[in-house]
Formats: sequence, structure tokens, C-alpha cells
Amino acid sequence: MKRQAIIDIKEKLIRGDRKALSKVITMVESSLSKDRDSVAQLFDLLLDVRRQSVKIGITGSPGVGKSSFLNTLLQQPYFMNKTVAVLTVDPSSSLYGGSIMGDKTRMSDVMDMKNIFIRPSPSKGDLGGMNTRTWETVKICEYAGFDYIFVETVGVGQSEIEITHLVDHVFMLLQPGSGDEIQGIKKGIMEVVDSFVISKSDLDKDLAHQSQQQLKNIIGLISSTGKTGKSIYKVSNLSGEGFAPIAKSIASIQSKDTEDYSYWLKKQWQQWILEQFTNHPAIADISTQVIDQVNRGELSHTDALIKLQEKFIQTCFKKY
Ligand SMILES: Nc1nc2c(ncn2[C@@H]2O[C@H](COP(=O)(O)OP(=O)(O)OP(=O)(O)O)[C@@H](O)[C@H]2O)c(=O)[nH]1
Ligand SMILES: [Mg+2]
Repeated sequence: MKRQAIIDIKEKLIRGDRKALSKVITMVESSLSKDRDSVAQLFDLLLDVRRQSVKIGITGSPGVGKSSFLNTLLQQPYFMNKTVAVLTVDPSSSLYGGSIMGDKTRMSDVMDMKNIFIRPSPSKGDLGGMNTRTWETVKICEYAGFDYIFVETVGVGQSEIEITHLVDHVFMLLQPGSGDEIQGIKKGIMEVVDSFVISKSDLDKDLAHQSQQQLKNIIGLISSTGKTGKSIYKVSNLSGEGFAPIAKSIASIQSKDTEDYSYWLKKQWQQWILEQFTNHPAIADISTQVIDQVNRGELSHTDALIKLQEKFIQTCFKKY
């Protein structure tokens, strides 16, 4: 993209032009070096723009009701005069199945609302999750001036932890009666989730209540004081029951001042180094060889690692 075109698109983006926003997100998602170059120039131009959106993560198992939850939440009166971007991180992995169409239809009530912008964000093989492009997309939406940015992501372990580096507040959705699921939530994840939501409570009200109590007990146990400040809501995404207190709590969420640039920057250069390493012809050759030797029992895995490390140092640092 020519310099002037980048300047123009920046101006449109910060005015909130949706077409420009979509175009920039497509550029962010592209791996072509010309697009990466335009994105770099654009971020450079945006450096002096100060914008802050409240960023909220919605996580939970596939099918727990995340998109339906957003569909109902965004129809609450509080959001009527707010601008909102919804990014659904779609795990491209065949294991979890793509659900772009699912997300669009589950959010059909809000899809055409003027204040709402919905965009599926491919996770490009990052299982269930966030990648540095997701972070860049969130930044771009922030520059576009949205009051709120919601990120929907399937909860598959790592992504629940990682989402905390992207948003100010994390909601985790659980199905009623998912006792085993509740027991199985790792302590680390319990700690990073800010609010829990028992969804689909219309299916069985008693069971939903039981799940809420069970979750309360578990959360109390992991905290030394018994008080965690974490809320546990109970909703029906279909009837809209239980949403008023959630909208109220969202109204009081403050955007964090400290941005997690360092986390994503580190992830970005780690990915880059890994690509350089694995795509280097000399490394590719030797790694196939050593893997074969290890498989045949001719080389120990520890020696294989040493061989690879030596090759890496020879290849990448010989100039210095
Ligand atoms: N009874 C009932 N069904 C619901 C509720 N919320 C969602 N569903 C149904 O559950 C199914 C999955 O809902 P989604 O909103 O697509 O769930 P999701 O978590 O976004 O799914 P993925 O994005 O595929 O992980 C759909 O068939 C919804 O109609 C609810 O509150 N009550
Ligand atoms: Mg969904």
C-alpha cells in the first residue's frame, strides 16, 4: 500500500469508518510481506493516537452459549448508546470445528445493529486461541474508538490464561450441572477468571442453582480469605433472565491502564525465531535426520537436542 493510502486509511479508521476497519483487519490477518509492511507503517502512524476501550473476554467450552450470551447482553438497554466490537476467535482446528456461521446466526439479533461490529477472527492453527494477530486486531478496534471490545474464545486450557493478557475482565460460561466440569477447572484458570456465568439456566433451574452454589464453594476454597470478589451469575440466554446485574457490573469495569504489550511482543518475536529456525534449510535437513536416528534407536533424544542446538548456533550466529 502506498504511503498516502496508509495515511488515508488511518484517518478513516480513527473516525470509526467500518469499511476501513474491515480492510485493516484483513491486512492484519494476512501473512503477505507487503501487508505486514503496511500494517507496520499504520501502527507507526497510530502511535500518537490515544484511545482506550473496555475489553472483555467471554470464554467457555464449545456450545456453552457464548455467542447467544453476547446476543442477549448487547440488547440490554445499557449498550444501546455504546459502540461495541465483537471478535470471535474461531479455532480453525478441525477438532473443535469452525463455527463462523454458528456465531453469526447466534448473534442474529444484534448483527445488523449500527453500534455493533462483529468480526470472526481466525486463530490460524493456534489451538483454541489467541495469537498475536488477535491482539493486533483488538488494538485496531481500539484505535477505531469502540467503547467496548468483546472477545469470544473457546476455552481450551491455555487460551483462558492467555486471554487475560488481552482483556480487562474475563467471563467464563458454564452449563448447569457441569459438576465434573466445575471440579475439573484448573486452579490457575479459576484465579484468572473474573466472573462466572451459569448459562442455559432455563434448562433446569434447580440444577443451575446447585451449580452456582457448588462453584461458590470451590471458589471460596481456593481463596485463603474465602472472599474472592468474583461474581457468579445465572442466566438464560434465551429468555434474557439474569442479564440486568451483568450489564450493571460491566458498566463499572475500568480499562486497565497498563497494556500488555510486552507479553504479545515477546510472543511475536518468539514465533518469528521459531519460524526462522524451523524453516531454515540446514535445520530442516538435520532435524529430519536426527528424528529418524532417534526413532531407529541410534541416537538418544538428549544427543539429538545437542546436535540441533549446535547446528542452530553455527547457522544463526556464525556471522557474529
Ligand atoms: N435452552 C437454552 N439454550 C441455549 C442457551 N444459550 C444457548 N443455547 C443453545 O446452545 C447452542 C450453542 O449456543 P452458542 O451461543 O452458539 O454457543 P457458543 O458457546 O457460542 O458455541 P461455539 O462458538 O460453537 O463454541 C445453540 O443451539 C443455542 O441455541 C440458553 O440460555 N438456554
Ligand atoms: Mg460461539
